[in-house]
Amino acid sequence: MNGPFTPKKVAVAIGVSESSLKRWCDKGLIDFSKTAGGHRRISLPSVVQFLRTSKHEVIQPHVLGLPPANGARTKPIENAQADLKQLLLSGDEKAARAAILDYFLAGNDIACIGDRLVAPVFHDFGRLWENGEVEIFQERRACEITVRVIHEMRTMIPPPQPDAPVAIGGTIQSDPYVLPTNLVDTVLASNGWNSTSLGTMLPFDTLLSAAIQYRPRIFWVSVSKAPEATSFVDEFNKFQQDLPSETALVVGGRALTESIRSQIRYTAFCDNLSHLESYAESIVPPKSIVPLKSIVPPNRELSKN
Ligand code: B12
Repeated sequence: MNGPFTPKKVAVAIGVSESSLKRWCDKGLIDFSKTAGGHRRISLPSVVQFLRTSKHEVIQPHVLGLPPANGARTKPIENAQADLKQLLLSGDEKAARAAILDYFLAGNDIACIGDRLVAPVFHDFGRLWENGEVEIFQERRACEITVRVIHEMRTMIPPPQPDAPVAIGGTIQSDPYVLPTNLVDTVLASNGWNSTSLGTMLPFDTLLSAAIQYRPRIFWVSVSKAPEATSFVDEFNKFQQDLPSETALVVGGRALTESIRSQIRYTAFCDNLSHLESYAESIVPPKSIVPLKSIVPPNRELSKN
């Protein structure tokens, strides 16, 4: 991971004076640590959180290892779908990364990026695949690229507070789909949760072992591939019954049809990541996330410095 950076480096990247940058640190607008010698050091997640909340643009992004802004951030996120689709189809990882990260750095929620940019683009790949208009390798490569970008955003999220609520989850044995569970994980992490995606294709007994070991407040299960086994409903309901009593079982995914949902027991079903965000906030208010949103002053005050 890039960083930690000196205030000077961050100042150069943002295009402000080093003294302004240090003042923002001392006012608590940018989180920092100190070296043994007493010098301020700023981690990449702290810089990114500042950029996302203050809406400052990076003038020299390469200094921080970030991609250049592509100007898309001022337009509705839906406008980026067509471009991202082409970039992913042609395997242009650099530009696809820049397109997604630009919206992230501009302060868009991960839920919004997932629901309104990534998911629609992949739904379209599904349609193209059905019509034979896309090679399988293009779809798989698009998945590889996107999961790498999601992981990169994940590394830019500040670590959870020690008392952050725990969330874990993944996909069931029949389900190889990596994007939804990684998005769920990143959404919860960005909301201050101590979140971990366990991965894909996990048997119920190992999901249960994880729940018993970590006693999470939320356990999510993403189901994108319709379960074939007739024993699915029984296995799922046994899993739900054996979960720790404090654990909310949150489910989602396009394969959880109404007919399946009517047979299984869970705490909440979410159509999308925005629903998840609202649900998570309702059960544990986001007090444990570093509350930068509330301490960022109006832009006027920032530009005075
Ligand atoms: C990529 C892809 C694959 C890849 C996945 C690679 C990987 N490692 O992830 C691979 C190659 C494995 C694959 C295989 C197959 N696939 Co496929 N695949 C897709 C595709 C194009 C994208 C899936 C995706 O990642 N979407 C992006 C995510 C982010 O969107 P999403 O799943 O809708 O998730 C959103 C919400 O549902 C919600 N959500 C999801 N989960 C959760 C969980 C929680 C807790 C919460 C809160 C929210 C939530 O939030 C997300 C963001 O909004 C879809 C098209 C589509 N419509 O999605 C087809 C699609 C799902 N596949 C399909 C098919 C047919 C197959 C195959 C059977 C093809 C074949 N003949 O081999 C195989 C089955 C493989 C298997 N073993 O199961 C069909 C399914 C049709 C059906 N009726 O079930 C689809 C719809 C394509 C199509 N139009 O025909 N596939």
